Amino acid sequence: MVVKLSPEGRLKALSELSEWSELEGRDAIQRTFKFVDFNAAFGFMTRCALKAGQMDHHPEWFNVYNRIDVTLTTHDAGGLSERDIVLAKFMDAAAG
Ligand code: H2B
Repeated sequence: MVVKLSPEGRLKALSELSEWSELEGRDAIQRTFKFVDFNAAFGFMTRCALKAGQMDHHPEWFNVYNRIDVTLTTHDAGGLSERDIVLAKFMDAAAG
């Protein structure tokens, strides 16, 4: 079972994710990624999709051309869990 982050764990995790913001009205985090073009954006999405598949943990995302709006939350836990933090850090690294 996946559990929500504790208040302390959540604070620490968010302090390490400076590009991400908390979503209003939901226990979730959000970041917008921008790339030079659609190819670069889709390459990023492909790498993240492979990671998401391995983790069995999937982002909510929306893509238009070179922009990707990502929301991370853990549906099974009803809020942010360690899995979201791992995926957010992977995405940050994959974006370069
Ligand atoms: N992704 C996210 N973001 N949250 C979940 O709770 C979740 C998931 N649960 N991917 C997984 C799939 C679950 O539905 C399957 C059955 O393992």
